[in-house]
Amino acid sequence: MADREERTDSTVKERVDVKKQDPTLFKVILLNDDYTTMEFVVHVLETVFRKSPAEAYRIMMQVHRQGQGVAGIYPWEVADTKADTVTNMAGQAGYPLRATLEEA
Ligand code: TYC
Repeated sequence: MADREERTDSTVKERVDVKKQDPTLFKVILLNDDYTTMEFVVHVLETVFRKSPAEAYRIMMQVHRQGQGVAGIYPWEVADTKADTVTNMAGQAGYPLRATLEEA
């Protein structure tokens, strides 16, 4: 009974195992390229990063004009999965769109 420790006064101390949270956050950075359509990037921002249509368009244009932009900020595990999802969705659609991670 790993979570219970018997004590001499016969009370029982209970511990709930809480998964340790990694507080380090990572930015998912979308990179510009010449081939991915604006429409596809907006679609990715709406579906993978849960942005509103207006916000998705704003971020897409920022990436288009500045070369890169922040799609979202998440704990590492979530950020890494979303970056993978972007690469996979783009590959399926025949686009070279890529996302990278940067410590926030
Ligand atoms: N530059 C692309 C075009 O002109 C659009 C684009 C925007 C591509 C953002 C990638 O992350 C990106 N069709």
